[in-house]
Amino acid sequence: MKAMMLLGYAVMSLPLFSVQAVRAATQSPRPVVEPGFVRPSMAGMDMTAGYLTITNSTRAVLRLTGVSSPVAAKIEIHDSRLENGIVRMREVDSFEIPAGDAVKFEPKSRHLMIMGLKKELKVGDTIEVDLHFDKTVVKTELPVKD
Ligand SMILES: [Cu+2]
Repeated sequence: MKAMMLLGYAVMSLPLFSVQAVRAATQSPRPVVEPGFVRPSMAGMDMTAGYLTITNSTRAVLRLTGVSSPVAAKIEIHDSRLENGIVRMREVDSFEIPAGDAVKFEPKSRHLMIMGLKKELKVGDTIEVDLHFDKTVVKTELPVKD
């Protein structure tokens, strides 16, 4: 009888813990940026692509309004689509991430188009990238990988 009551208590208290965990996660005031990588620059080319993951653990829609880096003249947010067998890229002005959602920038999909590189990027280098959101800027570092 005593064992049954203890078991009942343990089961009852579990939901409380998980509610608290969810609350802590949704109250995180800043977007979380998980670094991916950038491709090395090709010989004679001053552009490359970058990849990362942005998690919106806030309770509001998060808007990525721009991306910049000290090593590039310009970074655009690009979407890639397969149209009639050809991969086409198009620029996206700003990018909305719903509350609680995550967005992945990855090869053959959404990417950062890094243009006007001020130096050659080689495997092993790291570049600083600043992500500009509506109310905050998140700095991240992306390693250069093949
Ligand atoms: Cu592109």
